[in-house]
Amino acid sequence: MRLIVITLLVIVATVSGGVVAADGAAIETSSDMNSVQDANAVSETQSLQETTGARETTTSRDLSGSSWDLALGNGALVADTANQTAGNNSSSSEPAAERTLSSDQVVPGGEVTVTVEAEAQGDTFTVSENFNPTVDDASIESITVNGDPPIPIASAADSTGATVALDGLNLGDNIVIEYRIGVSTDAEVGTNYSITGDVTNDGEASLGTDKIDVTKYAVERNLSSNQVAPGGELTVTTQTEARDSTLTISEVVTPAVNETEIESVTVGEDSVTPATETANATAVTVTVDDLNSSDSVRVEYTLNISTDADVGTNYSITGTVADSNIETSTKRTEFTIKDASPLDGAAGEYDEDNDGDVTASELGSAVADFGQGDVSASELGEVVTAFGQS
Ligand SMILES: [Ca+2]
Repeated sequence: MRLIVITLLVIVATVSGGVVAADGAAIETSSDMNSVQDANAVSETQSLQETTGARETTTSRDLSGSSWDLALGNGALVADTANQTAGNNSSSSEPAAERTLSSDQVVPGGEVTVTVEAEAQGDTFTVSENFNPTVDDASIESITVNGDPPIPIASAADSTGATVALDGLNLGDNIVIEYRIGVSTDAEVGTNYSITGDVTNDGEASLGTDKIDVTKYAVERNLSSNQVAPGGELTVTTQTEARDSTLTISEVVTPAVNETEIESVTVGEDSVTPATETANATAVTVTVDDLNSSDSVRVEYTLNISTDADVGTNYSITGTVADSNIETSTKRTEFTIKDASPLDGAAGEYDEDNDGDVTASELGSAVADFGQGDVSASELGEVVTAFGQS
């Protein structure tokens, strides 16, 4: 079993095809090492991120506590099995690599985390990304192969781009590279940054282009779950920072739900009475006045799903944030109607995809909520028992 405990940040190391371990070695701290995710955990986090939109990549690091040791164990087994079954058959229609962004919007002075994930198709993998126009700064945040940090041949990022080269890979290895882009506080609202990249992964391929818009408002929307049973309820939290004395947060849900209800409107830590508010089956709109710039404004509302909702239906939430001068569109967030979990009690509650099994990541949510005091030890026990039986 390969267990690499030291990551070397290798600055140029290719000499006539060979690999030279360069100097400039840096030993990462143990907390950095804990942030390593297994293949399953990363892809689960990412698919969640794709569907819930506002959830940022950094969430995956917050989940690296004790509960994720379980996931790491499972991941190692899965990865080993994949390697064994992959054999020597190199024919594959797998995409060369996939790039995902924590957000396609950024405020001046903000940052975006970019994740490139691939299955190794040969013994080397390279990715080369270019930023246009140049960004303020960029840095490689993490590189993992099957959840372990490899010793890269090259790993570099600056205002112009990011490059990583790996070798010694086995067919099917799960490669995850995460880098951060920082945008200048002087960046003008309306500027578009584009990221264009190429990968070599047993052949060259384009990673395509992704665009990041500089917007006045960065809006974060979180759903209590991205799946809900007919007759169930979802809680949505949408928040941003004020840039003006007034702010209107408008949310639109499609198709219509049974009803929406505004649970709370807060500015900083304080609950406030909005200047205006409406909530109906398709929309929630809240206007707050008397704001100071950078006040954090947060609206929490529930969506009550009809008992007649069809299983499989996809819902989306879009919206805008506006002041007296400018309106920023918010990212689309989706959720799906699923059959209720066959599990009872707390286990059913944490069986997010209602498939009757509690996965390590679903157990991780329960452990996190226990840490927050939202779940009792006996409820956590029910979830652990269901995890053991899954
Ligand atoms: Ca489940």
